[in-house]
Amino acid sequence: VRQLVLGAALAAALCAPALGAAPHRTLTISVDKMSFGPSPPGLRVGDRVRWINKDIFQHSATANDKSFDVDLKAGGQGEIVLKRPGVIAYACRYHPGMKGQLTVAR
Ligand SMILES: [Cu+2]
Repeated sequence: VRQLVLGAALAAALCAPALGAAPHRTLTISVDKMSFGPSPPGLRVGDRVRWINKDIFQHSATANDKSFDVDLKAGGQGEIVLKRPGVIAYACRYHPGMKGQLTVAR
């Protein structure tokens, strides 16, 4: 247990952001019953967004501007790192009626 704790502390230290910078986080969006959950509040450039597909169908999270395209297998997940601020609309490649958006602050 002690080694695990030390390992976690080391990992945290290695991942620590530069002094003064806000730490980057991973925020999740559920994909359930053929729809994307809302944009998690407070997204910032550098954060990770992870989609968790709870459906028994394959989906994708595909940006309208093609800046990302993530396959989400049934019961699987996928993630991106946010590269730019703004409102980024996305949809599922397999079910074009499935639409979502990310609101990303600088
Ligand atoms: Cu889909």
